[in-house]
Amino acid sequence: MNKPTAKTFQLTALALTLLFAGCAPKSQSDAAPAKAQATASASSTATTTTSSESTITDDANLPVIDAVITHAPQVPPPIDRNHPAKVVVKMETVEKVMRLADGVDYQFWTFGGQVPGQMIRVREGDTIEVQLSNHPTSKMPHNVDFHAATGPGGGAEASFTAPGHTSTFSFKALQPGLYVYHCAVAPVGMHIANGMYGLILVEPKEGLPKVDKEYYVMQGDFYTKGKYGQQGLQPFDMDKAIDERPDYVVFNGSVGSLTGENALTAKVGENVRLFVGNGSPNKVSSFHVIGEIFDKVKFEGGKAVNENIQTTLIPAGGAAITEFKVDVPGNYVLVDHSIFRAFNKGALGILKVEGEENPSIYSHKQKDTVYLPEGAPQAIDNAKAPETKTPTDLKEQVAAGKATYDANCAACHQPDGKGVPNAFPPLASSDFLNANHKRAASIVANGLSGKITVNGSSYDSVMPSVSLNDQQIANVVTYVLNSFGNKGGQLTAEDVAEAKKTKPTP
Ligand code: HEC
Ligand SMILES: [Cu+2]
Repeated sequence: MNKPTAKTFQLTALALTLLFAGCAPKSQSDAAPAKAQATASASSTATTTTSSESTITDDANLPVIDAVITHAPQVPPPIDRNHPAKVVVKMETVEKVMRLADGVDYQFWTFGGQVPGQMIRVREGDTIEVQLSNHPTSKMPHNVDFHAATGPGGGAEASFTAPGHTSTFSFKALQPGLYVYHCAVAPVGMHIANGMYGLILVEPKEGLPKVDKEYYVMQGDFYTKGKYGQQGLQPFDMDKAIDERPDYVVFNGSVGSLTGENALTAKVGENVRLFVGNGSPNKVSSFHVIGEIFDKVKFEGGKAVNENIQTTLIPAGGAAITEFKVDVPGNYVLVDHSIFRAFNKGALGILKVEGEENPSIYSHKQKDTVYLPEGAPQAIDNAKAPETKTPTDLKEQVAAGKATYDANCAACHQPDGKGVPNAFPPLASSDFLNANHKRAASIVANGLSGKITVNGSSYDSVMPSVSLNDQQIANVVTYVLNSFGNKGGQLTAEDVAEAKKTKPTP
């Protein structure tokens, strides 16, 4: 559908050129390929055209520009031209050993010395001159197939380059979109599996809407003789590749390329655009950002925009542009939602968002309450509590109480007695506890519910009764009173027997 449209445009453009050829100043035809010249010629023709689109359509007269290309996750700057140009893209293929995961090295074949290859950004209608150099240390010939090119092999044949050579060819970016490029030298699968892919963005003439952050992420799968994580230099495994059983599925060429210090970043309120490619020789990607919804997805890198997308499918050899506004701070996890790949094979990255919380959009945990449905046991079984005999002194009693505490109380009040905010009140330095030791014994024996205030914070929850005998309760309360910064104290079994007759009241 698009092709005739592009052709029609070309014809129209050609007709325009012919139409205006007579009016064009002579000096323009011998224009040197320089930016300044381009600006001059663009303004000199401005009077003869009614559209903002310049009439520079004659390829020989196109201004020549060196492409700004970037390593992932960086993205080249947006195009600010309103006319086509001849964009020179210098690419180099390099074979080199690099880190695939911690302690795992791999002999990568690359564009530009990294995986993925550098991102290229051009404008619809530009002529791309590709100068592909194959480093003299390479053992293999390489080439490049641009999915953005129209012509046999996407340039593969034209760019076939032996080690120590440079090939030049050009193509016209007829149709806007986000496209994959990759090496296509036989065995093609092996060149791709070794990391030979990248993205080229062909911006539509009108450009892309401005956003605050743009990033370049490309998924790939890798096949190694050793299993995931097996240390050392891992050779490529052709059998696994043919069986489509990758050991690694990663973003940007290695496990951890987008985590920790390498995490992507944004601030609350910013619009983020991800240019996501899938260079994998085999696996399609179910690309998802945990905790976000894509406001817009140009699925498959094309023109159509879908909105409100949770997960977008990116075919092998395909791409997608996703956009979303980040509303609340936190770590958002980029994954292939074929989820074992994320947590067991490396397809995991982080977008770290900083800024103000917004509880109306996301509250974080507000409450943790005890769930005691009808018929559930209302008391905690003390099966795990150690046998008790009457302790002879305070030290022995505290030791016995500690064992009871660890087995019966620590799960909620925590081993250090500090509790859990909004859920379990602290026993450490608890004003509520220290105010009334016998009430504490009664709480353990009878349970407690209703609103209480401990050290200035209120709790409105349920503590089930803990079925301990009087001596055990005396021990555990004595332990607590003599630990965690509390003020000391001691209870006997007789004290507990007396205390538990009174239900505790806040
Ligand atoms: C299932 C969780 C749970 C367990 C187990 C538990 N408690 Fe509690 N405890 C609570 C909750 C919840 C409250 C507050 C109840 C409320 O809001 O009315 C509480 C309140 C208390 C209080 C009064 C408030 C304070 O911080 O001083 C004491 C004393 C206490 N527990 C001691 C114990 C002891 C001793 C044990 C072990 C024998 C124990 N609890 C086991 C959940 C638990
Ligand atoms: Cu290659």
